[in-house]
Amino acid sequence: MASTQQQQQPQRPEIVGPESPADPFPLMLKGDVARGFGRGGKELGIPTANMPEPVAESAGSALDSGIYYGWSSIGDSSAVWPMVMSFGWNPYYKNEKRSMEVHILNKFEADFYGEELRIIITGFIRPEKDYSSLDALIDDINFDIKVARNSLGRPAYNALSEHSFLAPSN
Ligand code: ADP
Ligand code: RBF
Ligand code: MG
Repeated sequence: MASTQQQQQPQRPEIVGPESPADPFPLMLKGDVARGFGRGGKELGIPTANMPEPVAESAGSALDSGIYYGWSSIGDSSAVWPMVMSFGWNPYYKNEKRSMEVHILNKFEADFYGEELRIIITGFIRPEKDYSSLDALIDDINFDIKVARNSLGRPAYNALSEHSFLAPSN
């Protein structure tokens, strides 16, 4: 590919936050997976499970808009996965309501709309941005995923993957 067409690597750290989660983290939330705008996150390889609106609204007092990382689990399963989360108005799409969308770092065989989504938010990655192209947004999300994996690998973060909040309720 011609060098003029290559994407610029985002110049930002590959690991973020202090050695242990600091206020307001860890922040624990749960809700039944809601339908989003169906904008093809799935087709882009980045499906996002949307938290119900009231849960997103209630988080607004504790969290600024932006991109976060943490742990997640779904429904009756006790499996725990890393996640990246977008909380905000999605400037690229100019939404009118603040949404909370969780991309779980695992490949699932089927959708899980309506199932309970449990998350532990452990840290902040970056503010939301507007983009000149969808490709630029996807590049940044892929970099967020790398940051999340690195950041969760530290002992104090890794320990939270075993927190009882992530276990199925009954
Ligand atoms: P919507 O606009 O309805 O949120 P998406 O294209 O974002 O549509 O797809 C989200 C749905 O995809 C989730 O609600 C969930 O059922 C399913 N899904 C499958 N794999 C994942 C994953 N790894 N992370 C999040 N959601 C996933
Ligand atoms: N949308 C934006 O408009 N700006 C962003 O900076 C942004 N960052 C995101 C980061 C992550 C990790 C995820 C999962 C989503 C992000 N989104 C962002 C939301 C994205 O626009 C939304 O998931 C789309 O619906 C994907 O098609
Ligand atoms: Mg979604």
